Amino acid sequence: MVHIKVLINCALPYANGPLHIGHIAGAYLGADVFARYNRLIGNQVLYVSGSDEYGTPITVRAEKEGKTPREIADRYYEEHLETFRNLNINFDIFMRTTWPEHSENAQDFFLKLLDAGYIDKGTMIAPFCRKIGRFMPDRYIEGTCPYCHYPKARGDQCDNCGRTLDPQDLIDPKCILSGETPEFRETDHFFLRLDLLEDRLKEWISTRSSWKPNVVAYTQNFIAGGLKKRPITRDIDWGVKIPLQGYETKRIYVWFEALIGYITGAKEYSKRIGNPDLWKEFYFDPEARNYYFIGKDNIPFHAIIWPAMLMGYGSFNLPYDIPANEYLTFKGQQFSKSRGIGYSVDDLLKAVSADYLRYYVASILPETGDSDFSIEELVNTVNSDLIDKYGNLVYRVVSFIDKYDLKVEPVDISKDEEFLYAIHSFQAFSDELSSVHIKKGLSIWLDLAIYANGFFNRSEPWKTVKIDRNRLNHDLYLSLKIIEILTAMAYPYIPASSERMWDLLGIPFRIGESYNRLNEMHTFDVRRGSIPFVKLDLESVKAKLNN
Ligand code: B3M
Ligand code: ZN
Repeated sequence: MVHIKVLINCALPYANGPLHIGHIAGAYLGADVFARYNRLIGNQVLYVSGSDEYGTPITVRAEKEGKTPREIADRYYEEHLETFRNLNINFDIFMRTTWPEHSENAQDFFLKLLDAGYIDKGTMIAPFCRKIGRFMPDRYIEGTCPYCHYPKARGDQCDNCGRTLDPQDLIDPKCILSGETPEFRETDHFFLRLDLLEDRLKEWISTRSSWKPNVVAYTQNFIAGGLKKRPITRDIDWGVKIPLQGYETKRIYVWFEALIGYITGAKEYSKRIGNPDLWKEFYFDPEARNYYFIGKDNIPFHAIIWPAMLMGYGSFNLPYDIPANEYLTFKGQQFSKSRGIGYSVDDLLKAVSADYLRYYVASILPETGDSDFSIEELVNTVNSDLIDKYGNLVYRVVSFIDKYDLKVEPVDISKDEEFLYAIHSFQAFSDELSSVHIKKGLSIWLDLAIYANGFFNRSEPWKTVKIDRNRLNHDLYLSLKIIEILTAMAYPYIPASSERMWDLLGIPFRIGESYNRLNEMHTFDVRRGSIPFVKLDLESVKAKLNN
């Protein structure tokens, strides 16, 4: 197998509130499964995310809480780190856009694009609140969406239909701080000349045939309307400074600089591990694949604006894939902490383990359409799929071996139909995961677990133990090999449990090697020990959630 370089970037969450399971389903879990899978098969992975800490998403929150933007950013940066750690989502680096190194990178991008003519100066009309006496950022203006008529659309984007907006587009705009109708006045800003890159973008998008249809359709739709130049600076003081004189009261727009955060993260990681040029292998080697895991509301920024910035700068790899997910809903509505819909990750982790949560969410990942989260279904899926099909199989095999105090000797099962079936399943699984079909990969795994139970039953070890020890040894070895394959396939989804399973089988997990061993007829040193699963009880899960 040829090994490739895989850069996995994950949307930088705004450091302005707790992460809910909708965020996890939208971007982070799929990315983590994908990263672990790639590492398992020996690909070189760089896995980056970070904390998006500038701009109005943070200042709005700070004003609500009577804190400084920095206090808000510090608090949620720490909280997000902790949440990811608890969920076993292990980025190589989780950068912060408030790092000075990030400002340098963003300013470098800004100047380079300015130099190349892809950024130019101009004026724009912006909302000015007379009561407050200053220009108001887009997010501080709310009104009715001109497209879908959602009454609480923000000046930058409508949360209901996902369209990016200008505050001037809003019907009946109001300043959220003063409640006044803003006045639209002229102000000087810098603009990204998307119009100059329109043809190249169109051509490039037309080559992205392997992307998900929803992402391609969304992007083509966006471009079809014609690309206009977009302002990339704002009248605000919480952001990356504009590296030119005369713009001291303005800052670079948060979206423009946050995208560059992916590069900052990769660079800083490379420095930390003492290989400062490593990031270049991922951004400049044309064979390296760059993935961006995001929720669907971030598609235009990643499929149009970011590629445009990279094209304008020159020589960077463009996104290889942007496997944007749809929404995970709760009783049909979008998760929202502020509106009290659904659960935060931290709430859920008080009631179920990280692996259980990962397993269930992966099984309903909104890859091709929205899907609905429910506690009843979580309990059911974990109990009847993960535990009954896989956990129970391991339990039966291991406890049988233990009961008769057997030592299962390696035998050549490489031509056995059941082994070939399992290897074939692994192949199919790999094909799906390589195409970022996370949910499909899990269902292939579950099918193999069901098949393996069938084989164990058919092999009737409780009979052969009395009459045919050779047959018994052969069948148990075959079951162990299939369990080993199942455990490797499960690893990206439920890493902690898989590692314990490997221990139980007496073949401790090692990245890369565990995968290489699948075809080898090696010894198992099955341990006495309990399998790492305990069934969930709906009532007690609910009780813990409500605590
Ligand atoms: N912070 C939006 C979000 O969290 C934004 C993503 C930035 S990715 C560069 O949905
Ligand atoms: Zn709308």
